[in-house]
Amino acid sequence: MRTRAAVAVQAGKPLEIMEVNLAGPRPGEVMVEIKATGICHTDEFTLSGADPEGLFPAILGHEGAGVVVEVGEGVSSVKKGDHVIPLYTPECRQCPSCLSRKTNLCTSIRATQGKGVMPDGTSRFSTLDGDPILHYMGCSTFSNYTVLPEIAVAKVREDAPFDKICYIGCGVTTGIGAVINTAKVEIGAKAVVFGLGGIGLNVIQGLRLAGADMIIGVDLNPAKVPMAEHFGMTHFLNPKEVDNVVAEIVNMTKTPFDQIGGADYSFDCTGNVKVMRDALECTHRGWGQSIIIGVAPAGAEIQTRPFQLVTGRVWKGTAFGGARGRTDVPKIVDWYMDGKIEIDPMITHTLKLDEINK
Ligand code: 022
Repeated sequence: MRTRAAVAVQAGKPLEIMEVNLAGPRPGEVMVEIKATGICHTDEFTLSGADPEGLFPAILGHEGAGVVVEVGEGVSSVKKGDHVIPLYTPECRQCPSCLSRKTNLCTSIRATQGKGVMPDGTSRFSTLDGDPILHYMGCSTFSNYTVLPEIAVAKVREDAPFDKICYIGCGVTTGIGAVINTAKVEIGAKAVVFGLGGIGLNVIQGLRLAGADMIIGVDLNPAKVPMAEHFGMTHFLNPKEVDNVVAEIVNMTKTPFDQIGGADYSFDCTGNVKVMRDALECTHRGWGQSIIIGVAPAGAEIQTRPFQLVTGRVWKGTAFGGARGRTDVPKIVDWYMDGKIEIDPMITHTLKLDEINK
């Protein structure tokens, strides 16, 4: 069939909106009509050419929601008409990674996904001239229709609005999941969130959901404060206004009983390696955990003194919030529909496919 898509023709060039061919789903695959998609910084990073693994031409987009329109042979977990969210981190429930119960990073289709093709090694997209166009993160949501492996879609309830729940396909799950799955924050915790963008706000609402007492937001831009407070931030720190961010946080978290100070948990949502160091070092001696969520520039390295770890601080990272997509994403959609989490205020702009370069 033919479908309209925004194609990343070449690094550094705007997306081109065009008709493309889309072949039907092969065994174990599903075709999905994408009803809404977000634009994530990672799409932009890949389009810019700065992503060393970026391939072209490709159809970008990995934060979508839609409806199954056709299933390939042997597909049993979803059927035509089901509402789904595409998963750039699939969940096969059979590979060593899934069966370990220790990671969400399913490895069953990792190699082909990274090469921009379906698990059988071929692409379903092509130009009207017949030249292949690559998939992106196994999702390619910047297209009205796309094909995905069955293990890379989460079936969700049908009363949830596509234009809101598409955000659960990346940002919402990454932020909330980092709190719930990776840090496993407990009631009463003191936490610090570096970077109050889309991911930071979701970390903040995850912390509120988890029952944190103190949620300190750190950002250079004070204009971010009202929104962050709306989502649950209790204290704000502007690094421009203090000499030493680490010392300031250690002080803020002291109590009459505990004069050591330090956050129980910190989250880097900036991708800046200097910030990552502060995020580790502002956590509490003996037990503080710092979770890296932000994606750093290619080749960047982090630094700290081993003393920080020897004295009990823990450095962790998380991809897709440690979420197992087919299991966890439908639950997050329920939380949204039940009013446990908010998404609507975070959606500031809505565009048509033709306006995607804006
Ligand atoms: C998406 N990301 C950030 C914002 N939007 C994101 C999240 C996680 C990763 C990459 C980007 C990520 C972390 C670790 C990996 N990836 C490797 C996973 C593995 O090797 O098992 C990652 C993922 C997908 C792809 C590339 C890297 C891809 O499909 N090309 C999950």
